[in-house]
Amino acid sequence: MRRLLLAALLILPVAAHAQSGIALTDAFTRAAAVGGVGGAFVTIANTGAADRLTGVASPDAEKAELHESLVDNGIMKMRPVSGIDVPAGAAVKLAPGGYHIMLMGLKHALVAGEAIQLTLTFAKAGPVTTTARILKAGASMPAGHGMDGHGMGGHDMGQMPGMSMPGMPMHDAPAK
Ligand SMILES: [Cu+2]
Repeated sequence: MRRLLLAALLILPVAAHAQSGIALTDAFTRAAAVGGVGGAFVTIANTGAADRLTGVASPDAEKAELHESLVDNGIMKMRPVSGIDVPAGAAVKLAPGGYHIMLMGLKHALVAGEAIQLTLTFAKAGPVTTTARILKAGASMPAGHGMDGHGMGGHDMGQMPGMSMPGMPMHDAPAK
């Protein structure tokens, strides 16, 4: 009986997610050039015990990080965060202007209308994969985004723990 249940969970990843209580919906990113960076967003619903998002990866990017956008002295900035708490019974929305997934070193151009895969890793639920739709680039996105060394040319920000990005322009303002 136990073995049968395990087999069912392996065959049906959706069932496994339901068991952990974590469900990912409405994932999206935006059109971007190969080698560049892009923000990705998703809604995390947790019907189980309190959990914490601790990492993210995409087969379409060299590197992915969890970031937080904030206003400092009236200027929108962002910085890496080690994780994002997902309280029991709560939904946490990664959205433009707040927490987001930063894709760096895109392996191919992100073309509007297509989709990429995102795998979010949770402390308790483990890895949960979802598909993010690629929307067209937001008109309010700064033209220079991705040209300032943020993830360009194999530059690895992961080797600089605690690094902040003063002056980093807001990259993921809502598309209008
Ligand atoms: Cu970011």
